[in-house]
Amino acid sequence: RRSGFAGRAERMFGLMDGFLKNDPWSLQKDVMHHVEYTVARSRFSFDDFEAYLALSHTIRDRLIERWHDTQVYFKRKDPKRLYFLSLEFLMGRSLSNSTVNLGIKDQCADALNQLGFEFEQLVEQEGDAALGNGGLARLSACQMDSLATLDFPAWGYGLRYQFGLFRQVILDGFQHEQPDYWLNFGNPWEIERIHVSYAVKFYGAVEEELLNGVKRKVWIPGETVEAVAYDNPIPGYGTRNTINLRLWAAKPSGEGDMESYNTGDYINAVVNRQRAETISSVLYPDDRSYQGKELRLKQQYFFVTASTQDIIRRYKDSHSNFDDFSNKVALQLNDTHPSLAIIEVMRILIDEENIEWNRAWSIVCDSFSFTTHTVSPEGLEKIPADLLGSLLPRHLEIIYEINFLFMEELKKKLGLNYSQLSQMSIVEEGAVKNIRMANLSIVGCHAVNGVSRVHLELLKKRVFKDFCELWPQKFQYKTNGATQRRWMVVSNPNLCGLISKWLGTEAWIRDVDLLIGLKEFASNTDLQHEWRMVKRVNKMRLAEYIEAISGVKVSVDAMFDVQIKRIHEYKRQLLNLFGIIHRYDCIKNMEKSGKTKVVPRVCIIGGKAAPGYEIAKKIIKLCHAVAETINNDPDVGDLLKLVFIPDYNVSVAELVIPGSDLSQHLSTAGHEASGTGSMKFLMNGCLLLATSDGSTIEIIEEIGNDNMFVFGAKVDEVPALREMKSSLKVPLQFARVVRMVRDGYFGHKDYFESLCKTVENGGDFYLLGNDFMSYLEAQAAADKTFVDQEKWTRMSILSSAGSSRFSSDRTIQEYAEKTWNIEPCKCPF
Ligand code: GP0
Repeated sequence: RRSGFAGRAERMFGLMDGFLKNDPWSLQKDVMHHVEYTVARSRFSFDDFEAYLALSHTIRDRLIERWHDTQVYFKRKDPKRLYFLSLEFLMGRSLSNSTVNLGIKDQCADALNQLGFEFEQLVEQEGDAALGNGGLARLSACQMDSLATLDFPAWGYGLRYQFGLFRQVILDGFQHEQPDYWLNFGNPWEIERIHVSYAVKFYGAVEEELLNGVKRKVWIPGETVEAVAYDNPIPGYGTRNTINLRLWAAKPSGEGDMESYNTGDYINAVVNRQRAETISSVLYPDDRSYQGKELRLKQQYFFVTASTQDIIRRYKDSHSNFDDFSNKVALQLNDTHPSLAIIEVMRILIDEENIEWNRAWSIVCDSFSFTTHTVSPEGLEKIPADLLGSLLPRHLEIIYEINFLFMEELKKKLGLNYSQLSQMSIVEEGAVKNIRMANLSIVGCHAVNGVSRVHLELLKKRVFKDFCELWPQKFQYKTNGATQRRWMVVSNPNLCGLISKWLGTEAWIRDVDLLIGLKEFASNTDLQHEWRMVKRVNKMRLAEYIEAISGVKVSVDAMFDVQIKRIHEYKRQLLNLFGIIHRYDCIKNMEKSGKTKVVPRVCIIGGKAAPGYEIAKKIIKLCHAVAETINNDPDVGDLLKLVFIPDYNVSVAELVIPGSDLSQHLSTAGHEASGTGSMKFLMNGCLLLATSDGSTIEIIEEIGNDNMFVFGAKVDEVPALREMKSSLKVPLQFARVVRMVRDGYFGHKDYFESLCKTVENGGDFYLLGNDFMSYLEAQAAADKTFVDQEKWTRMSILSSAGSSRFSSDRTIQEYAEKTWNIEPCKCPF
């Protein structure tokens, strides 16, 4: 066993000797070794999938080596660590990303080539790790990449769902959900830690016990299961640091075996115990809606207690008391989903570590910070008190106690303003008593972050107004970001090669601010030419994919216009569809001569609807119905095509984003907390057509209004518009397209009726009618610009050049300095 590397040269040298080598020959030998001994195939006959597995194990070995060195180093240095708790991580594929971050992609490609395999093809063998729903979950994944790359001593914690986000299958234009069997073919990227496991208790009752003359609360649980750790190494780019994403899986507990087996019904006893595994079996597919389901609460607590037990165990390994806890441990809550951790740490400190309440509470508050991702009060998680009390009786007691003390404090500060007190209370009184997880998180954390500047403003003005007035310093924002490693280097290598060539360095991959250097070449005709060639190649790749999945042939000369994200009314995919119908209607009613002036478009829409979200599912069906009509209309031909990309996920995004010219971000102003898709398009030189909402507002400031197509009502205008809605006149063009749908132009008249209703008769909550003309103008401006290829390309280059602020590296740096108070800890090899 290695122990300490006091930095002595000879010792390091000895260690270096032991490192796995990364030249193509050594990689090849390792791949063949894994073909034969891990995959157990003959080296004379193995297919792409088996080659993918063998290569993955080859990479995995290198990850483990770095992981190990990093963890040993962290342990020795004992820096303050960040623990990032999130119920969702949308990691996507790992192979390509790992080889890029390890800096061995070219060597791997060479090695495989000589064995008769194509690296790019092996990459396609891997399925996505889709342990999350959308923006929030992908943000966690991007932030893990930045934490590793910036050498922060951080760990992620999450749940190892056996079934990730459902697979979307489209039958006759309707969405159907199928289970995501992502683990069925094995997962080379995880390390099972059968010895790292913790007991997780549920139900039962709380009793009082007298211990050495002191009264103590003891929780006698009714059910116990086991949480087992699976570690997923996260390599940084350009550093040896490799951090950990530890995911928990539920297993039956070994405790109390005798009891349950003694009943004599052995078979049933085994089968019943096996049900423990259901806790971590499936990801809830509803983006931002909470139903107070017991299984969901079980998942949350299961994940929270395993993680906090692990964190406290690690802390106690090198500290004899809790004096230093908040100087050594930062706990970050990704939304309210893991907020029971506040209560769990409190419980451990007072019930198990015998720490006095006030001291425990200040340790908790100093350690925890919280990020909220929503703007709508309805999006805030609430848990019925009855449910919480039956599953976690001791935790409910602690919540009541925290709330009691908080209310007392408030009364002192604010007097007896009952309406305000009841607004701020952690406990919502009413027919059903609820626990407000956001209020709990605000009270129990030292920092609350929004995800864009305007998001913080909305928190202050609306969502958490009272809390912001009470604790103004607590409320901050860190504008989201995306990692340029995955969203540029992995997914758009041609563009990256070009950028590095013109910048004369690859350093921007770590130091993203260097991208601004492209600005001075934005009008350079050589760069412009090469830039367009790269785009064209990416569009060809996308066109092939589109043909393969939909049979629709599209021309790469057309503008590729893309909207990919979860389907939500507020994201207004319906506005996009209405715009497409309008465009179609115009083409249909045109003279032959007019048609020559139309800028050909390929409209691409992709995204999943939550399984129970009827309106979102109707939007998907409408997209298919409209596509059916347009794509088969000989009057239209190549002037307009509409394609729905099924089963949108991270790897589909990696293909689509580099191949798009224009991307749409249409949320009604004031509804998108941040938005992160836009950032990925921006980096890749796709122009944005967007409302002034969330982080887009900051993108506009960064690259300028004239480098994108902005439209629609502004955040401040929306409330007043809503008030006047019923008296506003709907534009004729809007009424006409809605009528086409309503009258059955695209079939399914009855089915679409309720969809039409959402925008008719003053019901138009998301203001599609109000923004429609402005939207069409922005679209017309995009058409006009597209014809001017020089101008378009310059805007495209300026988009990439101006994207550095939207790197998750910047976000993480800000969190590290202002919220977590952590410093880099770089493994010295
Ligand atoms: C927000 F509340 N987001 C939620 C949620 O439950 N799920 C989710 O994905 C998103 C926001 O809508 C966002 O504006 C934001 O950028 C992202 O979280 C990360 O902060 C767009 O996806």
